[in-house]
Amino acid sequence: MLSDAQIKTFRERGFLKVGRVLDDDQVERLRERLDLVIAGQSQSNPELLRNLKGGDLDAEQVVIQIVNIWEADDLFQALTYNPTICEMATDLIGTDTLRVWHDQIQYKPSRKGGSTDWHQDHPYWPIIQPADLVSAWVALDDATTENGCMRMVPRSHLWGPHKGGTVGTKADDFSPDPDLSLLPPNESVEIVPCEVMKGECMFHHCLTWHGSPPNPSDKPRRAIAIHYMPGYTRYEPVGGHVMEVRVDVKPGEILKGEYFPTVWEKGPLTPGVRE
Ligand SMILES: O=C(O)CCC(=O)C(=O)O
Repeated sequence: MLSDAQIKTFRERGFLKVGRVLDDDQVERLRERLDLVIAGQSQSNPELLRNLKGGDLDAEQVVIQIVNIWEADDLFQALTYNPTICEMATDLIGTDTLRVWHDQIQYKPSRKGGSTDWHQDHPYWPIIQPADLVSAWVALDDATTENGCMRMVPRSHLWGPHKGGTVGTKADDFSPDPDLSLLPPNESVEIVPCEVMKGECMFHHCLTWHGSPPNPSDKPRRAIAIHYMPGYTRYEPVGGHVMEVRVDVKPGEILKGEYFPTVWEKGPLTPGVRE
């Protein structure tokens, strides 16, 4: 459970580091399962496995993106139900019902790990409303300024959708390149590097500006983000999304079902038969 001060900080700044949620053994087991999923040897398949930078997984610049690894592996499925993480997410949103919108591995391999350009999440999710989601980002390696930890812009979640979610990225120093005329008066863009050690978790709001630079170091940077939606989130299609093939409710209805599991309802739930 989070303190009132932590919740206040999150609501003011749009992100919050909360410390350790997994021990070393749990991290190690998840890393082994991640390797199996990438090798195509998991129990079943994720929704998507690709190089976010384009090309195959042997390309010069690689960010291995896996969407819904929970569908492929039971340990990752259990992680989405982790009661510590889920309770904190409900505290931050202010809801008693939590569902998984989807999860997402971003793995930046050593030396050739590419950047994740500055963006906001919710504009890239044009089939769900309202923009009240939070993401739990759990490090599977120490994520530092050397190997491509995330950068956040405080208060940016309060500035509304920015140009379709693409904030712009300056190539020379990996800083955001927004249209400053769209910012509220007296606001400024401050960049906060967020180092998160393995097994630790950081939350961010779905409108917070964030990005992560390349990984030129000799250490990998593996992490998973679980994108949690409050129980009142509706399916409102005004664009496309990779998860849309899994939606079986009508426009305007609450988004739930087999592929959008309820992981918390006034208390912890456990993985079971899909809804
Ligand atoms: O893992 C990263 O560096 C980026 C993750 C991200 O964009 C997200 O969790 O929304």
